[in-house]
Amino acid sequence: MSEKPLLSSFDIDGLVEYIKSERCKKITFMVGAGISVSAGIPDFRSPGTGLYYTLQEYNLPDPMSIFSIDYLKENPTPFYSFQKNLIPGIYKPTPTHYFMKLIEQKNLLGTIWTQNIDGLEHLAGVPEKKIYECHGSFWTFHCLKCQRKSKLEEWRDKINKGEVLKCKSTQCLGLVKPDVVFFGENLPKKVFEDIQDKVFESDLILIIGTSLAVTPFSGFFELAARDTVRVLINREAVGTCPIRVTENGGEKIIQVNQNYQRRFFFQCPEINFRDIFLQGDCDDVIYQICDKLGWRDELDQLISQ
Ligand code: CNA
Repeated sequence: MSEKPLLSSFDIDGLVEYIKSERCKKITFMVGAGISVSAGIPDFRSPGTGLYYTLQEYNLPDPMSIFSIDYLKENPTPFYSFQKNLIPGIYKPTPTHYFMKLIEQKNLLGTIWTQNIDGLEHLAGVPEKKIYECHGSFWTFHCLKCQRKSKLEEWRDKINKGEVLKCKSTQCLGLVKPDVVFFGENLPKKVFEDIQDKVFESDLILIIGTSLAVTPFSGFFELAARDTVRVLINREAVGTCPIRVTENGGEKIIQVNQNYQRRFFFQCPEINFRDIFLQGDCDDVIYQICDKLGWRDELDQLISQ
């Protein structure tokens, strides 16, 4: 299954050359909690610092319960005292968020699929129509009983005090929940609107700061067309294709697990034709990319605004 390489090299220089070329007209982002870590918001799964390791004070049956709809109904206090740590307005976007804005200014932005619920893409100035918040957000709320919709500002004071939010209609008094997607809830319909076409028509997909552990998001990059370059910028390698290498009379035989054919191949140079892994903190990698593209001043300008 060896295919013609889409890049002159599978590293930062190959990426920069590709971005500068005529072939790269639409850049799509698929991002996760790692891009907001430098803003001061811990991710979920990083050992020691991730939210899952720091929720002891809430005595949860397991850390994932904080985002479980069943657990919320049974014991709402932990989530409502915790949510003040995540609502938009506390944290500032990071250089990686401003890089997405820069790409939009360059007329190169396709879609941003974000798993984050911190709203930092909006605060960096990316137009709303370009942002698909796969796990919802704190911008809007609704009552679990009467479904009345409301906005963050209506609740901000109570959230900051850690209060359990109750519907303002005295006949209802149902729990009011942010439109963040909990385990056991469906993703917003918008996420899937033309997703196949939008991913397919991307020339470059940048997957940044995610463990690719949550479905269905973890499979979105696999929808890419064969002539789409895919770049993972992360502290660790994720989403890779398991392969088996055997020797046959001195010849190396690589067998790709058929169930994982569309995953990243950057760990397998013999068959990789379009995947790059840039390991490290995403802001550092983004600065390096911008330096090489000659875009550093523009990025710094956006950050300092
Ligand atoms: P995750 O499972 O915690 O994975 C984060 C990934 O990012 C890991 O692979 C880390 O190695 C990597 N990482 C951490 N810091 C950096 C950095 N500075 N540079 C590069 N890579 C880094 O988080 P996912 O987003 O993959 O998991 C999906 C969950 C996390 C979604 O449901 C989110 O709603 C949820 N979440 C969101 C936020 C937020 O909105 N900021 C915070 C915490 C969790």
